[in-house]
Amino acid sequence: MKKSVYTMCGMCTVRCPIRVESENNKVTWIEGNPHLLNGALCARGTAGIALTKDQQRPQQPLIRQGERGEGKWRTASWDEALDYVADKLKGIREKYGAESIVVSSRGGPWQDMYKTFCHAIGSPNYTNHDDTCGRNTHHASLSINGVGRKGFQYDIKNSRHLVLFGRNTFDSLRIPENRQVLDMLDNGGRLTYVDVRQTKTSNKATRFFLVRPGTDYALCLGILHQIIKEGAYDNDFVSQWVSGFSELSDFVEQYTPAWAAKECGVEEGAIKDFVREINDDRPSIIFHPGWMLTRYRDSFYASRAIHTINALMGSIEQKGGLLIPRGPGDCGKKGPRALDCPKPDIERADGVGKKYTHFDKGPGLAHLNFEAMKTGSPYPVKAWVAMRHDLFTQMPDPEAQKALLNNCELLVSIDVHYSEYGWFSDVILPHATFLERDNHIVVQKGAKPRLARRKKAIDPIFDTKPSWEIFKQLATRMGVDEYFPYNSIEELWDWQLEPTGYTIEDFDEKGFISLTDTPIPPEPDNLEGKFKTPSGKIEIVSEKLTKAGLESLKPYESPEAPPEGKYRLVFGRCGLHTHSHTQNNPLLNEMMPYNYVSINTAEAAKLGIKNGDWVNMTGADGYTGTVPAHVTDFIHPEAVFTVHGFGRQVPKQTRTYNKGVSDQRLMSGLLDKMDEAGGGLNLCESFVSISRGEKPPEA
Ligand SMILES: Nc1nc2c(c(=O)[nH]1)N[C@H]1C(S)=C(S)[C@@H](COP(=O)(O)OP(=O)(O)OC[C@H]3O[C@@H](n4cnc5c(=O)[nH]c(N)nc54)[C@H](O)[C@@H]3O)O[C@H]1N2
Ligand SMILES: Nc1nc2c(c(=O)[nH]1)N[C@H]1C(S)=C(S)[C@@H](COP(=O)(O)OP(=O)(O)OC[C@H]3O[C@@H](n4cnc5c(=O)[nH]c(N)nc54)[C@H](O)[C@@H]3O)O[C@H]1N2
Ligand code: SF4
Ligand SMILES: [Mo]
Repeated sequence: MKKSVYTMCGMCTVRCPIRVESENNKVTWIEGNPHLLNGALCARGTAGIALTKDQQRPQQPLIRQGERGEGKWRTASWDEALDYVADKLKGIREKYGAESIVVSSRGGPWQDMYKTFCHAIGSPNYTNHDDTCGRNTHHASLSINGVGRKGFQYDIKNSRHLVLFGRNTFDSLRIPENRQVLDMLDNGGRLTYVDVRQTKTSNKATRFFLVRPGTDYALCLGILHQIIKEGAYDNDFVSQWVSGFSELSDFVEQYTPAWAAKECGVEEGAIKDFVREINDDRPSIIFHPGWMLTRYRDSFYASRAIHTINALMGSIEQKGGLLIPRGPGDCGKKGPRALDCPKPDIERADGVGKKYTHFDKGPGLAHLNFEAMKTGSPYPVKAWVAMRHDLFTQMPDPEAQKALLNNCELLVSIDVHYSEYGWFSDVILPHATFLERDNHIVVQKGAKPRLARRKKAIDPIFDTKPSWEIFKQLATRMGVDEYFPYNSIEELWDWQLEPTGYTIEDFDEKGFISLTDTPIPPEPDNLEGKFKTPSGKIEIVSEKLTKAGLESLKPYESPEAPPEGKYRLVFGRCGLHTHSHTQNNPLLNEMMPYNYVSINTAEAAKLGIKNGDWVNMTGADGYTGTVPAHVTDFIHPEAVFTVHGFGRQVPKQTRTYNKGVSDQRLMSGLLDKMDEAGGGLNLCESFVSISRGEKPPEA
């Protein structure tokens, strides 16, 4: 029988709206939801078809038989596997206290379910991936604007100028955002792009600044100096909404464009021209804080500088600027219910909130749980349940992680694939793929807020289950069933929708429910109470930081130069893969089976390396991966670049096993190196050596 459903893509965490056709329980077609995306979809989205058929994913629950990581498993029924996990968790709770259990997930709109489970079983230790993603940007925004990184959305389509720092949007895709950038360019908007190398985004940019790695803070300080010198800012907005402007003026006095030019390699004249341009374009201008600046040791301050520039541009709640996301309340509507359980009043294992008072308590910082495993302080961590989270590819140095995780008595992976961590864990609970499962209803904020639902296109092909059922069943076994008030997805949907007045059938027509017919316009005159800082203003000088012993305006320190014969490792995404979980997808693997290393032409010549040669990349602990060289003039000579997610170590994934280089393995020693002010891990602070290599036999 032929079917067509509206649902949400799950090949990455952007969750684009899609329309899926199926016949006889096989997916036959996937396209972007025509009501929102005009059919647009990325290559990974289309490859969802291959995911459902992939035989190299776990097909039923698995319990470890041999040593951790040895790859010896026995299959188990769901009842047996869930009993096993619940019994172990109860034993650990009895022996060490519930707080010794960590539950983690890849964040996102369904995390209320996993967080509720964690809190209900008595642990405050719910965590996520963000210490390697947006935490520094988040904390920077929180310290200056009083709201975190999700406190703003970007009206890119209507912008006159979009400025991106390492936000390589045309590789690191978000389809709705990409469409906006293209529309903006079509409308004559300008795109300024800052990176250490040429990318697809730099190729589309109207202005490209190729900087020395780790010097964006210097560039921002030079820009701030020039903005203030030229009076190229919104004086009215600053007087009304910004505090600490005079301290800022004094501070940036020393950081002239000429100084910045020497530090980051962008010409002084170009910085001055750029400031003239942005003065013309404001307030329809966006300095996107992105993510990349969250991966150096001073990223928190670079990110604060970007937020400061946005404030000076007066672009908040302006057309083509930064918009405060609107939700159901702004449309005079009630939102759906979410699962919830109060957080147990126990100190977090990662120290966030007690030892580290300047960090957002929310999901804490995942890597600091390893500290607790190592020292037993504030108490030992003994179990880790990872839902859609691959610790070994998310955090650096998997070998260091394994040594510490061996202190745990239970490691669980709830995943659609064998993750690197899952392969090392004790139990794998196979999650149904996004095309084979329903999820609970979510709110999508924006100028036109909506409710959205994921609906399964086909029934699970293997013995896998949706998360609403896995967590319900675990909760029942742990005696905390009352926090999961449903027995079927229909009951959960009804319970969620009850206050809204909508019914589940209302999603059938388009896959979502718009809460307003017309976009809610920006309200630049309604900013009272929007900045949740103590003063209600954008605070360039923050008392909270001062209390934590941190400066608000931190003097610039130049990044370390690479040791002789080494290069700074920078990494990123490509349009064909999502982190480390699509490399074995039959379609995507065919299109890109290997990663590569980009190296500057002059450096390659010194090493006797030509474009296309196979080369070895070696990290501090001797780990080596062999990949083809991409020799180019357009990467800074101090840096080498590779695509994240390769060099996988799960033998069952035969298409990708051992192919390419693993950037997280090259980052040995970085598991405890964080930006002290922002909490993010310093993923860009490792150095590698490059040498000529041999083409591997399997390549
Ligand atoms: N196809 C695809 N799209 C994705 C994802 C995916 O896995 N695949 N993941 C999603 C996720 S979770 C995220 S967080 C986003 C990430 O989105 P981005 O932050 O845009 O992503 P990255 O690919 O990590 O890009 C990092 C870029 O920063 C550059 N860079 C390195 N050092 C510096 C520096 O010192 N200064 C500057 N200015 N640039 C530097 C790198 O060369 C690289 O081009 O992408 C999202 N989109
Ligand atoms: N060295 C290095 N480290 C990095 C990065 C880097 O570029 N280089 N990028 C950083 C960034 S920006 C991020 S966001 C993090 C991401 O780190 P993670 O959050 O760990 O990333 P993902 O690979 O997106 O997904 C984790 C797991 O989810 C599984 N998964 C996929 N779909 C589903 C599903 O439908 N259900 C379930 N249950 N599981 C599913 C995948 O198989 C994978 O094992 O990594 C960070 N760490
Ligand atoms: S960006 Fe691509 S993979 Fe991610 S949700 Fe959208 S279509 Fe799917
Ligand atoms: Mo991310």
